[in-house]
Amino acid sequence: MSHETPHWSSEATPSGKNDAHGLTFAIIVARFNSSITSKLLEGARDALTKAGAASIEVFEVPGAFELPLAAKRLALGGGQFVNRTYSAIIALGAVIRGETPHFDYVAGEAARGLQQVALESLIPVAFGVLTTDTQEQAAARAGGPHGNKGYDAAMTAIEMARFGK
Ligand code: INI
Repeated sequence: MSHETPHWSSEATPSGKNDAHGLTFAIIVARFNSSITSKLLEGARDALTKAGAASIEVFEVPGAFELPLAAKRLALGGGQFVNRTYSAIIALGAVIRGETPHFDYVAGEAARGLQQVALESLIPVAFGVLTTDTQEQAAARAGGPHGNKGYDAAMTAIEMARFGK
């Protein structure tokens, strides 16, 4: 018998931490590398739906670099988002190194900016942004042999939405 614990089993997360009933979520997904990010979105939706999320709203941005600003607008809740509150935000993207030095700027700023939004707004922002050297490595983490980082990010969002509440 295997003693391996599935990553998101009730054994791995204390009871209740993976229950999304009564919680509301915004998912922001980057269109850049959309063959990958669409899979991350499927994974995130799947996790939230199975966990019983009260609502899931999906927003698109051009690339991972734009994720922090979108997250900040959603977290602040003004303008078009007035009267909307989210228990947590899930940011999804795929930054693939390839040949471009752009990678470090885009990946670094996405990570830094998303953490900044979370710390300033106190709304959890899950980092579902793949940062890989190749397309194959990204695909392996977007519903391939290495799981689905979108699913994992959604489960983290649920746990952090409940943290300390
Ligand atoms: N955006 C990504 O989401 N992934 C990438 O791999 C990427 N690369 O490699 O350049 C990328 N660039 C676009 C960036 O996110 C912005 O949309 C663009 O710079 C305009 O602000």
